[in-house]
Amino acid sequence: MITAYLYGEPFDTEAVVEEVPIGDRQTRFTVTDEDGVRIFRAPLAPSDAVYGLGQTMRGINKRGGRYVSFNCDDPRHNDEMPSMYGSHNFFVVDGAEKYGAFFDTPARAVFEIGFKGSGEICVRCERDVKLYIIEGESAYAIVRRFLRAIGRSFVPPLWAFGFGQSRWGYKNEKDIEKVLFGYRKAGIPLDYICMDIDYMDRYIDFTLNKRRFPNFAAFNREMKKFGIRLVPIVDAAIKEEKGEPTYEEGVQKGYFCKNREGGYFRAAVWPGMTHLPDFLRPEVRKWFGRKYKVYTDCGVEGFWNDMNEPSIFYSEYTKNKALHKYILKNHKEDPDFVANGFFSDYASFYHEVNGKKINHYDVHNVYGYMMTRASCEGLSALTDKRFLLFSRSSYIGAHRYGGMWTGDNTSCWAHLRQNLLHMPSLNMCGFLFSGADTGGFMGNCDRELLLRWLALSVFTPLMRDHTSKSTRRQECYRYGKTEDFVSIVSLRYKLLPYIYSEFMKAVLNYDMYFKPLAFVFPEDRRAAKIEDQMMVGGSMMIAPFMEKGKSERTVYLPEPMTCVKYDGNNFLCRFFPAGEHIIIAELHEVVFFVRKGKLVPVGKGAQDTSSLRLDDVEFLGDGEQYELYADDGYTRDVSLDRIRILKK
Ligand code: MIG
Repeated sequence: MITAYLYGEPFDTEAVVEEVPIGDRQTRFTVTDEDGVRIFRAPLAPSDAVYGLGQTMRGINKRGGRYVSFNCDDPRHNDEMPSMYGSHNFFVVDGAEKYGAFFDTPARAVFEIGFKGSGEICVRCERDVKLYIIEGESAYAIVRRFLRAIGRSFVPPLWAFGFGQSRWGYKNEKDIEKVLFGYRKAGIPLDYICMDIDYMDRYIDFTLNKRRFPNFAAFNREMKKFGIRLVPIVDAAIKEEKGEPTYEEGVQKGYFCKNREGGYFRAAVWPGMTHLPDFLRPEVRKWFGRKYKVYTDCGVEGFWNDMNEPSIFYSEYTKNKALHKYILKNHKEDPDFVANGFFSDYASFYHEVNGKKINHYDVHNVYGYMMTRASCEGLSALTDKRFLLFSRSSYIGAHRYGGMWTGDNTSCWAHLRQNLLHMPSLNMCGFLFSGADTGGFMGNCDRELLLRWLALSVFTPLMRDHTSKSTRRQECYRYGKTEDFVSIVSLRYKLLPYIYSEFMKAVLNYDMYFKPLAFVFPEDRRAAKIEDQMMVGGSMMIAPFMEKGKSERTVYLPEPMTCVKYDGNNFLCRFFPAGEHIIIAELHEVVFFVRKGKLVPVGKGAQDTSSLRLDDVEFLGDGEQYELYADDGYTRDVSLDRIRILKK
């Protein structure tokens, strides 16, 4: 059961697509008002767990933390970091009392979940909010009910489930060719290469640097012959530049956000001074989305959207302050920087929704969502196949229009672990097509960390190695003894019949692809507390290696399972009874488990998905049949009808 309660007149985020009845008396939370901030409180029993909140730091059980929904571009992803790039205000309380709550507000909201040992949940909403309460018999059932209400997830093409390589710093055709040949020569599979901001002409959206890419359409065609798709980045802000069509049109049509005086708001990002498209308006979305045509005309089938929190270095109003601080201090040591919107200046510009002027601060968290929506709707009109799209900033609802990645992490073991922790929480909020920068964005990834990280990414729908400028080159073929990388990445391709099928079934059944053990074995008190193992799809459990220098770890099996070790050639299967076990995996090996009575299909693998057969499979495990999802990999019409039952 799902019921909505209105507190004031909240902005309609369109996060929920189902007609939900409005209740008149909400009983889960007590509500008070302090200076216009609504405070919702609910007691927590000592043994209650709280799951959800999407892209937030810390564990799967969110207890003990404070989380702030206010999208921000701050790479300090440590446990104390209250906000990230997306805001996902849904959680589920799992204890004697069970219920889900979604605080649907595009403005800032603070979630204290048993914070500092308090025995309560306290949610502060700075603006009007629509509160959805979801009742159900288990945490898992409640999440599934919620997933149905927010609508079906975005589905990318099959090739987007392949492996992708990216780096901030690839500049021209030659840089990209090097990556292609590096991978093909080493025999490490690869499906796409991302193009970061340097492909553009002076960071102007919807342009190409003609010197670096003299004939982009021909180059793209050539790359496709080698089984590689190019995936360009698109940033949110538009450079202020006389004569540039996007800028001129936007100005003429009045499509950019306005400042306090009624002129266009000016903000500095990579291109210098920019204007921000008012993505909250349907006509602006339509206009922006159709701009992708310059690239789709060249045969591009995938994009990533960045800087759409929106990330702002400083505004016309904060410029002096920003420059002052920038020069006098290292901004990274200044806690005010970005995190608190100090230079970002989110209260100084305005949107226009249905003729009404709305301050950006009041709707901040849906900006990236509406950009993703613009891109998705544009691409849907421009092409007739499925396309890849993933975004940095998001809000619940954005999952229907694109995938997302978790932003600027670091090459450290803690962030490998955080990658695993993020996945089920994101799934609870609708984001099925997601992943992290494999190997870490900032910092220098060493060989061991990259291999272990890849061994986790094998299971995440989005599997992309990405890193920042001036870090160690992070392409797999640069780390020596490339057969270890061949082993891990090939496993991804052998598992694609499973990964793709389980992803599609999760989408079509409004289910999760990554589940905490607590959702599958709710009666097992030990399993319910485990956060370093995860259920992947309906047949599998993983137990990644996330500690430096360790090639063994303990794993807890709530039920008997088949332990599978892939060593680069063979799948070595052993039956494990329930209970605790020690598993060993060298750097080129991956261990996973197949549930009792279930099967995992494995195919022959490929260098890229164009030559991959989804239905030519063998089975691991002791089950009898498997529901395989196989299609051409790009048709828009995804449906449960495409499932085939295969017998062992
Ligand atoms: O301010 O485009 O998260 O993936 O490589 C940095 C350059 C801008 C941030 C993205 C990152 C990307 C980088 N971008």
